[in-house]
Amino acid sequence: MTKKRLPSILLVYPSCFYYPTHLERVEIKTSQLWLASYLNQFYPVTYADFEYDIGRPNTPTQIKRFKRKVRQYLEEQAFDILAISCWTSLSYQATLAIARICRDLYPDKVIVVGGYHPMARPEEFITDDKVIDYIVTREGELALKAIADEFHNTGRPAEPQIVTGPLVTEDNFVDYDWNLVESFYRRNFPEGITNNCIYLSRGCPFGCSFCMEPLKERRWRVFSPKESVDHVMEVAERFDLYSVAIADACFGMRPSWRKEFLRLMVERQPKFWVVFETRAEYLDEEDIKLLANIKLEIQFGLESGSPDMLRLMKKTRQPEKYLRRFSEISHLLSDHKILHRANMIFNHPGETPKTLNETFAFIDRELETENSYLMWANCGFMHFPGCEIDRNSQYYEQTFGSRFISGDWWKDEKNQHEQCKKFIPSRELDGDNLKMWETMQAERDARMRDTLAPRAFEFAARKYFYDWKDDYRYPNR
Ligand code: B12
Ligand code: SF4
Repeated sequence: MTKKRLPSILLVYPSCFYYPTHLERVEIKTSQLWLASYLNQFYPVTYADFEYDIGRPNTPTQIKRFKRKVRQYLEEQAFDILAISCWTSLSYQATLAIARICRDLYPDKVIVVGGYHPMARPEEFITDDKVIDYIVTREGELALKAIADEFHNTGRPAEPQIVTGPLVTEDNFVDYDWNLVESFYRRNFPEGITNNCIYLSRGCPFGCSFCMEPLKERRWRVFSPKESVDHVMEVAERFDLYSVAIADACFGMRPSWRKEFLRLMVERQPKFWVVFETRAEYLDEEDIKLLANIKLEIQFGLESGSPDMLRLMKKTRQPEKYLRRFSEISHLLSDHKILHRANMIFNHPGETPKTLNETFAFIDRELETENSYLMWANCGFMHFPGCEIDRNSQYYEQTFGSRFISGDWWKDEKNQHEQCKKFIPSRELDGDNLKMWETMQAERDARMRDTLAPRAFEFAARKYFYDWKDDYRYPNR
C-alpha cells in the first residue's frame, strides 16, 4: 500500500483593501503564527503575509496589481489547503479576492477562512460562486486540523460548510514556532523590528458592548507562569527587541498566576520594555512595588469616565467603584514611576453632551496630579461588526437615536478607516456636536502633556505624540 503524502497548508494573512498605507502595519501576526505553530506539529505549514510580501492596495489599479501578484504567488506555491485569515473585517474584500484567484487556478484545492470577520458574518463567505469550502468561527486550531485530517477522504465538500472551532484547552497550547516566520522576517525586516506582540492566555470573561471577544468561549486559559516568562524572554532575545507587548484579551485574570508570573518576570531582569493591557482590579500595591523594578508600560481599557456610559458599554456593573479603583491604582503607579496609559472611547452609541462632560470632569480630576505617569489615549468609536452593539443596533437607534450611517462599510470601495468611524452616537451629538469630544480634548491637550513627569513626557513624545518632540522640555531638541 502506498503511504499518502501529508496535505500541506498555506496560511495566508490576506492584507486589506482601501485601508490607508500611512496607518501602522502589524509586523508579525501573532494569532496566525500561533495557529500555524499548532498545525505544523502535524502537517507542513507555510506562513504568508501578503500585507508585507505583496502590499496594501488602495486604488482599483493597485488592487489589479495586487491580484496579479497573488496569482503569480499561488501559481508558484505548492499547497493542498489554502487557509485565509480574515482576522479583521478590514480584510473581507482581500480574502474573497484571494479565494477567487485560488479557485480559478485550482478547482480542487480546499479553501478555508477563519478569524473575527467569519465569526461576525459567516454567511458573507457563502457567495454565489461558492469559492470557499469551510468557514471556521472561533478558534481555528482543532477545526483546521480536522479538515486536514479528512483531506484525502473528503476533498472539497459539495456545499460550503460553517464550522464552529472547538475550544483550545491548555493541553493543546503549543510553543510559538518562530522558525515559521524566519524567512519572512529576514526578507521584510533586515534592520530588525522594535516590538512584537505575544499571547500568554486566551479567553475573556467580560462582555463589553464594542468587543467581539464575547462571541468566543469565555474560559480563561493560560501558559504556566514559568512557560509564559520563557516565551517572553525567547521572543525578545531571538529578535533583539526593544519591547514585547503581551496582547492578551484579558491579561493576568487569575491572581495566583499573575503574582507568580510577575515575580518570575522581574527576577529575570529583562533589558527590554514589557507592555501589557489589563484592568485596574487586576493589580494591587504588592504587584506595583514589584513592577517598579523593570521597564514597563501598562495600558488600561478604561474607555469612559461616565458611569452611565460604563454601564452601557457593559464594562462594569459598579462604575463608581471601577473609576475609584482606577484612580487609586493610577496614583500608586505614578508614585512608583510606572508608565501607564488610559485608553478611552468617545462617541460610543448612547454618548451625549452630559456623558462627555462626566468623562472630562473625571479626566480633569486626574490631571490635578502633577508629575504623573498617566498618559491618555483618546479615540473616537469605530464600528466593527460582530460585537453586541452590532447585534443590538436597533436598541441603540431607538433608545438614543444612534445612526450607523456607513452600513456594511467593509464591502465598500472607500477608505475603510474613515468608513468605520462614520457614526452618529445620539440625537444630541449629531451635526456640529459630533466633534464635541475632540474640542474638549483639544482644550486639555497642553495639560495632558504638562502634568507628566519628565520621564513620562519623554516616553510619550517618543512613542505616541511625535509633535511633543518640538516642546522645550524634550531633551536635546
Ligand atoms: C491583540 C489584538 C490586536 C493586536 C494584534 C497583535 C498582533 N501581533 O497580531 C493589535 C493591538 C496590533 C491590534 C490591532 C488591530 N485590531 Co485588534 N485585537 C486584538 C485582540 C485583543 C486579540 C485577541 C486574542 O486574545 N487573540 C488570541 C488568539 C489566539 O485568538 P484570535 O486572535 O482570535 O485567533 C484565532 C481565531 O481568530 C482563528 N483564526 C484566525 N485566523 C484564522 C484563519 C483560519 C483559516 C482559521 C480556520 C482560523 C483562524 O484561530 C486563531 C487561533 O485560535 C482582539 C480582541 C479584543 N479583545 O480586543 C482585537 C480585535 C481582533 N482587533 C480588532 C481591530 C478592529 C483591530 C484594528 C483594526 C484596530 C485599529 N483601530 O487599528 C487593528 C488592525 C490590525 C491589523 N492587523 O491590521 C477587532 C476586530 C473586529 C472585526 N470585526 O474586525 C477585535 C476583535 C477587537 C474588537 N473591536 O472587537 N489588535
Ligand atoms: S474589551 Fe477587553 S475586557 Fe472587554 S470583552 Fe473585550 S477583551 Fe474582554
